[in-house]
Amino acid sequence: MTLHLLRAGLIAGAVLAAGPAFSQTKWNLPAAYPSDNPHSENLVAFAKDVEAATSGKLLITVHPNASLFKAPDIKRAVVTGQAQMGELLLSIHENEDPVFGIDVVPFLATSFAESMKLYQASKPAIAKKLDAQGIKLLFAVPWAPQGVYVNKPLATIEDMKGLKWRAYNVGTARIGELVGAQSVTIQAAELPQALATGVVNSFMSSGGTGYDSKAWESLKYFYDVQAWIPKDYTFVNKAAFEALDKPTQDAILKAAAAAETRGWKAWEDKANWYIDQLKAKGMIVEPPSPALKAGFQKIGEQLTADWLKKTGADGQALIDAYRKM
Ligand code: PCA
Repeated sequence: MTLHLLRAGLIAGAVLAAGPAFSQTKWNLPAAYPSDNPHSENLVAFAKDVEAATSGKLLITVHPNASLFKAPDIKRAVVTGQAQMGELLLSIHENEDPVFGIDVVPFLATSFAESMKLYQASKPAIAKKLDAQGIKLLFAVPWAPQGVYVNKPLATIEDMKGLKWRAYNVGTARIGELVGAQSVTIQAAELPQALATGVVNSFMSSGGTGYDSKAWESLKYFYDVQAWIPKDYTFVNKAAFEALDKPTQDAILKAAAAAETRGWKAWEDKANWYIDQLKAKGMIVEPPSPALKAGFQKIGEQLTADWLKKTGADGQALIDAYRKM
C-alpha cells in the first residue's frame, strides 16, 4: 500500500470512529433457548430490524442457549445492567411474584387463541410488576401446548410415582411433588445432557423442547396433555432504554411489535410440525387416556387453587378479565 492510500485509509477510519453524526451503541441480549429454536431465530430477526431501522446505530447481539447467562440469571443480569436486554420463560419468575405464573395455570388457556387473550388480559399487570423492577417489557411469544415425555406408558397418574422428573418452574416442580416423582429443576440448555445421562426420565414441555433436546434418544412416549401454553418474554433495562434518543426507542418498539406478531405465527405454524417430528423419530405420541386425563385435571385444580391462594383477589380479577374477553 502506498503512503498516500494508507493515509487516506487512516483518515477515513478516524472519521468513522469520531464523526459526530455516527455513534454506535452495542447491546447484548442473553437468551435462554437454542439458536435454531423459533424463539432465538425471532430474536435475531428482531436485532436485524433494529439495526436496519437505526442505520446501524444500535447493534444487538443475541446470545442463545443460555451461553452468556444461565436462564434463571438472565433477568438479574438485565436489572443490574450487566446486559441491556434479555429473553427467557416468564414463569421462571413465579417464585418472585405469582402474576408471572398466570400462563402456567393448568387448563386455563390451552389454544393459541386463548393464550393470546390471556396475554392481553394479564399484560398490564405483568408489565407493571416488571417496571417496578427496572425492566421494560418489549414483547412475549408463546411456546406450544405442554405435554409429558416419559420412558414408559402411563395408564393413570399413579404410574408417574417414582419417575425422575425434570421441572422448569414452580408449577412443573409441584406436579412432580404431587405425583410422587423425584423432581429436579433443570433448564432447557442442560436438558439434553440430563436425558442422555439418565438424570431424568420424564418431563413436561412442548414439542419444541422435546425436539431440541432429542427426547426420542432416551424416551419413548409423549402424552399430548395440552396443559398450558407458557410464554417467553423479551425485555430491556429501563434506564438503558430511556438513555436512547427517541428515534432509536421508536425503532426498538416497532421491531418488538413485529417480532411479537412473527413469533406467535411461527409457533402456530410449527406446533404440529414438532409433533410430527417426534413421531417420525419413533416416539409414540398419544392424547392421554380418559383416566390419565382425569388425573391431570385433578392436579390442575390443585395448582389453580395454589395459585389463587398466592395471588388472592388480584389473580382472580385477571382470570375474570380473561374469561370476559
Ligand atoms: N420449553 C421450555 C419451557 C416451556 C417449553 O415448551 C422448557 O422446557 O424449558
